[in-house]
Amino acid sequence: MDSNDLEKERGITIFSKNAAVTYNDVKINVIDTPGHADFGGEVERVLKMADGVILLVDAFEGPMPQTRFVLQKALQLNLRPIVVINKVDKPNCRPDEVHDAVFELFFNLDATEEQLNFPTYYGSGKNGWFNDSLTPTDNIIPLMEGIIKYVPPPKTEEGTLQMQITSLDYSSFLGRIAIGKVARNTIQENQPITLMQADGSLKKQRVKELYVFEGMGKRKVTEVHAGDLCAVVGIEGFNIGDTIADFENPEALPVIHVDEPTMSMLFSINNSPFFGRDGKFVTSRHLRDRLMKETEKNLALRVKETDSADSFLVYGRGILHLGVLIETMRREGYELTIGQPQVLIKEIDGKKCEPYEVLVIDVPEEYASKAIDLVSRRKGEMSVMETKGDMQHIEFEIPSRGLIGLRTNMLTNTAGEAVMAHRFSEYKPWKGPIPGRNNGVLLAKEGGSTTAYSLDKLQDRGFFFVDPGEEVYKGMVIGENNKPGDLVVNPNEGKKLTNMRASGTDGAASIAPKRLMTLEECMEYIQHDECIEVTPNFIRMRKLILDETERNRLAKQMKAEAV
Ligand SMILES: Nc1nc2c(ncn2[C@@H]2O[C@H](COP(=O)(O)OP(=O)(O)OP(=O)(O)O)[C@@H](O)[C@H]2O)c(=O)[nH]1
Ligand SMILES: [Mg+2]
Repeated sequence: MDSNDLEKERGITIFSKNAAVTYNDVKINVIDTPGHADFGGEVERVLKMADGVILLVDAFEGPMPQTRFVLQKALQLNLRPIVVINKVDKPNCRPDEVHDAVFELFFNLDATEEQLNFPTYYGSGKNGWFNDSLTPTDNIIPLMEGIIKYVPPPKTEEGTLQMQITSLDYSSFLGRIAIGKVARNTIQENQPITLMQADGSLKKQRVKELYVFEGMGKRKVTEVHAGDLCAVVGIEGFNIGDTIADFENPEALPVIHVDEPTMSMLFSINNSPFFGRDGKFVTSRHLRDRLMKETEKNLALRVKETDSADSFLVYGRGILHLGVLIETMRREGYELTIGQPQVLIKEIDGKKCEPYEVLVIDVPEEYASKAIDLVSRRKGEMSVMETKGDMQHIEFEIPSRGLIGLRTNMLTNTAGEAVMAHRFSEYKPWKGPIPGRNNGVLLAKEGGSTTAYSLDKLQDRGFFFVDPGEEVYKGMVIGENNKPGDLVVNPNEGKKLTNMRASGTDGAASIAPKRLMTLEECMEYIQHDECIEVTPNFIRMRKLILDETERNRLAKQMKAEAV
């Protein structure tokens, strides 16, 4: 069901989606949710529409840290999960061990007796079968029967109309569409209703059109009864969490609470020398409107104005959550500058506190000590270490700050073998300074086009984020220095044009290709005096202050002030 470009590209679900099937005269609405903890906000609210959950686990990997997060949300809502262990076609899969691990997870999450007694199905989505045992079949009928058997019919109550808006859809044709589950009574085409908002305000409006989900699409209907999910057209100015209620006697459903953001980043207009070259939307007005629009549907996101009209503080649930927003904006034609991600500090009982996360690393035996060392240097404390086959499974508790930039470091130090996952646990006292990036960067001295000749000469200084022939500007990060400390270099030197061609190509052949950095990698890479220029076609890292003299002067001044 992943249909969005970003989802297809990354192979993960970001937005939840609806589908529906009818099996043996029973209508089953299916909601696909994202699995990653950064999108927990999305999961939390759509779970409100569910009467049951299917927890899908990989028969090889077993439950991941993010599984814990979404499962916890489902258990808290008193839903009774059906466990499906998928991918038993994989060689070396270990469905029985995975089943035990899932049980342990349920237990650790304080599942009730009934929840602990979960039914389990095994199978392979790829090969098109699911069964209540490991015996392969050629269909998913056992699972369909299981859903009918274990998922209770929707709980509905007596009373006037209530429907909470838990998600929304856009159509250029119909405008904003409200999606939710009818909790009480029926909703009808052309029915006058009261929209009840979180701030207590009431708006009298009228339903225009109604749709229910069918297959992968929607079907227009004249009325929807309690228990079914539907899409309502014609409601204006609604927010997620609002209740569509009776016209005369409106009663609101409880407000939806979503976990607080843990991270913030400064979003500003692009103020690099390349401003406006690539994007369609580049002004602070564009940026502001786009961010505000996002908060209407992205519940876990907050946007705050700053002293500057050109900058906004954007709060989110993690690097991926914010990264997806930036990536989406880029595709829509926006240009912007992104600052270093900051974790949100809170004062609790008079103490400075910061977010902590549980970090899980699976790594081959020979790299285990290296991995532990890296995490310890970032103030992580080991809580679990066990052998799983030829892998070491290590769990840590670490301040979220320590995670920023850890992934790249971990991969280089474990020959790319480490598998890392993490999730937010709680706020705890500030753990003191954590060392930042070890190495300095290579900075372009002047603007211009990089040459093979220059890059070749500079190769022993470090590696590059640019290839020969790329346009750079003064103060742009073009590579990583082998050593600590930044180095300003000239990447644009040309040999005399006459012999440029011949030697240019020779040089190019021996220059290591540039290190390609994804947006998220850049977000983890930059330090406090750096930022990222994001445009539809380019991601460039740069110094906040492009001029070297100015930068040094300010750094000195800051040092003096700190003393
Ligand atoms: N071998 C095997 N691979 C499968 C099977 N089912 C899915 N996959 C693969 O697993 C990968 C992940 O599948 P998704 O459906 O995106 O997984 P997901 O659980 O929805 O992931 P999120 O939405 O990000 O939480 C894809 O590459 C699938 O092709 C299966 O039965 N066997
Ligand atoms: Mg998915």
